Amino acid sequence: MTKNEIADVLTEIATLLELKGENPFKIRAYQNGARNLEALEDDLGELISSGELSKLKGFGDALVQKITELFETGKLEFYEKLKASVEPGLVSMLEIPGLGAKKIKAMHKALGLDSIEALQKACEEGRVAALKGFGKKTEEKLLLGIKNREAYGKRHIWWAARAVADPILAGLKALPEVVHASHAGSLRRKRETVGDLDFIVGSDEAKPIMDWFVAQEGVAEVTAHGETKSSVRFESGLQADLRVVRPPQFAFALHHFTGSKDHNVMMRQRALSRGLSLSEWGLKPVEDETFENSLVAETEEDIFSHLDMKWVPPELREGLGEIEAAEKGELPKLLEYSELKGVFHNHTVASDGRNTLEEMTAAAEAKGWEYWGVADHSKASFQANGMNEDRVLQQLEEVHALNTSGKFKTHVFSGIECDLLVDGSLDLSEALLMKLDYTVVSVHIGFTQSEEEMTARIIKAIEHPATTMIGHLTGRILLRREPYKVNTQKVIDAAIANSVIIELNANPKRLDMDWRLWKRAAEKGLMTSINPDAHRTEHFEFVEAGINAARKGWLGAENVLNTRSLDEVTSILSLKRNHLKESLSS
Ligand code: DGT
Ligand code: CA
Ligand code: CA
Ligand code: ZN
Repeated sequence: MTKNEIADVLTEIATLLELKGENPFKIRAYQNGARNLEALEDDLGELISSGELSKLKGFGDALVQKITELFETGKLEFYEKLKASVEPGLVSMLEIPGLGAKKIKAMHKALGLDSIEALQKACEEGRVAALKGFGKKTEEKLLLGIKNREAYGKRHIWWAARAVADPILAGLKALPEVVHASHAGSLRRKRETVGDLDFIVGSDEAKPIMDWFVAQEGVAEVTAHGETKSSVRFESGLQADLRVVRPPQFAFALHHFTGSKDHNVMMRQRALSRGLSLSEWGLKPVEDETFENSLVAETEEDIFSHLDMKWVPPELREGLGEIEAAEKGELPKLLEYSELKGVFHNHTVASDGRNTLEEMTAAAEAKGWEYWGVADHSKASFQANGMNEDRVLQQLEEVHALNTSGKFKTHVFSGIECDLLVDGSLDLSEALLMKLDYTVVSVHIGFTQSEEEMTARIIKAIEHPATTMIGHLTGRILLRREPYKVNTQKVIDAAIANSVIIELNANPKRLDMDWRLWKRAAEKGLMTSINPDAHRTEHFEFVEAGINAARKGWLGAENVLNTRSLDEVTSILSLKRNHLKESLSS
């Protein structure tokens, strides 16, 4: 196990102990252990083998023994036993937004609540509000959380769905009977959330393919097992559909089941206007009875070309202008992964990240990036270990030292994710922010303001001369937390007027600002930056989800700051800083 994975296990141990009502000192020991482990700069394997680990402050014998067991075997008996000893109903309650171990424990003790259903019933009967330290408001919040969890439980974030889908597709492709195979549906269109997985296969022999599909590992229920279609449900609740068609029909079926419905309706209309009928079976003259003499399509390109259109990337198939653009040959050249030259908005152990400045730089270099930018939290985010003025300056020196050391080819930009306070002022002074290369301004508190207040608050930040970009504009957490109220059009206009960037937060649970807003905003001149909001080196991968959203928003490299070279970015960022110097000296 890696350092970060071990830290996750320690954190979970603390939660489980809390659910069991164990001694607070013991709980804190694991929480601190996780934090201390994350903050280690040296190689964990070396610290263990040299025995140095137990000499470090905060690493007692019991903790070191557990870390060593996890590091060497990937398992920990103590943890397995602990997990088995906690009622699963209590653990599942942790999924309710805003409900932590302490409250679950208290309700379990006082009311014997041991499942989400029992909790819901108790809330409806007012028994939770009557508990000491809870009250009517908490009860209402819990009920809402339970309701949202149900509604949200029907969908899955794309990132998680893709992780399930990729091995299935690889398995299909490896079957000897399979001629063509692809993802389809919302997964292929790269929607931020996915209802179910869709797969299309071209083959002359469906049966063994269907049999393999329904017998996969992890299938909890087979809901259909037919000649052309099978459906399964996995233990996670995610469902998957497989359709097998004859190879000549593959491209038509793939196009049809990729959708979206709106796109399909418009495509059929276009076909009809040329006397053709389009379906998952093929493309034929309207007057033909069957699709037996369908026009031929080896690929999706051929289908579009029969209708005098350029191939439309699946991400654009939402019925939002792609048909017109494709017939005029005006489809945008969409952003690609290979075009990114670096990233901004990333955290390190200086605030709530898991890796050090050096580890993050090494990871950015391994990706071939020319630069990356650190942006740890500022002091108002004390729950995320936000930095005060002294620590900001100290990190700035570390960044300078690292850049001048020549240790890495990748340049580090010094930045910060500065909290936007409720009155619209920034958490740190202009003079301090000016010393950094850039500032990401984010809302982390005061989510319940009215739309007018929130809009004015964010626009005030946009007009602040030190603001380079706005982080996660609406604060939404997909399938978990609704966006706060803000007039996005006014904010977009203000950002353009002040040459401020609005980030596309690429965390697959955020994807904020939403892709639906980008096409128009970019046409008006808004710039974005694809920001992974990485809290550990692995999170750099999130840029893939951000690129999906950017592509769905019709964005190309020209709309994105981090497709620029190191030199270009340096001069764009310093332009903003020079303005600031002027405003400070006037
Ligand atoms: P999801 O699963 O809710 O995230 O969204 P999709 O788009 O994957 O929808 P799904 O799985 O129900 O169906 C896959 C595609 O099949 C859909 O995007 C378009 C096509 N399709 C399914 N049902 C219909 C329909 O009744 N009419 C049309 N035109 N297309 C359909
Ligand atoms: Ca689907
Ligand atoms: Ca489906
Ligand atoms: Zn943030």
